[in-house]
Amino acid sequence: MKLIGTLTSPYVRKARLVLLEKNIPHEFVVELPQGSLALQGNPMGRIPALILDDGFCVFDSTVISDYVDALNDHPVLISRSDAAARLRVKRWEALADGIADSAVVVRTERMRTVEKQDADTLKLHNKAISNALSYAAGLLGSNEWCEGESITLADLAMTSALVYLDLRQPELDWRSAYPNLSTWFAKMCKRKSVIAAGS
Ligand SMILES: N[C@@H](CCC(=O)N[C@@H](CS)C(=O)NCC(=O)O)C(=O)O
Repeated sequence: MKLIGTLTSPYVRKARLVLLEKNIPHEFVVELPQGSLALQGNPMGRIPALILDDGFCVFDSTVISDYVDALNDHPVLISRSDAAARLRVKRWEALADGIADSAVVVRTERMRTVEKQDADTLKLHNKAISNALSYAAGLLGSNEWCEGESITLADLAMTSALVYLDLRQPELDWRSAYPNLSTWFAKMCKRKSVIAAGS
């Protein structure tokens, strides 16, 4: 299978981390959104796109993560037997993707000339990011993992969102505000998969 995407997209990183954590053989093809491979299989031309060996294209990152997790049990990243645990993991994923969504909007807005930037849009999405970080820190508490007793998709999705936030908003000092999140993130950043996916 081939994963199509860029090195910086938080959604692509999440899909890559799932593939790497589960040791699924794949080729990572670096391509911008609307590139030819992404467009071949995904009518929106968005990344990530996962192209299976028979040509079937899987999108978006949530569907890719769900599919790849089902390929083996080493480790199980989204619970199969406990509906409540599954719900909690998927909600963490929505929270992480929400941070990424708002960070992408802020980044897009900031790429405009200052006169063309929309202050209300920036305010709305920066507030969403800070609320989501505070919520995540509260949920994590003193736990070792975002959900349960071992790594799950929740940890991988949050890691992807925070790597992206550090890249695009390095001025945001979320580590001082949320030391528990900072400690957990530092541990995640030492994982082989996270190192392999780069920053
Ligand atoms: N909800 C999607 C979001 C994917 C997404 O927006 N990807 C961006 C790159 S960060 C993209 O392809 N943008 C280009 C476009 O929409 O044309 C997912 O989780 O995969």
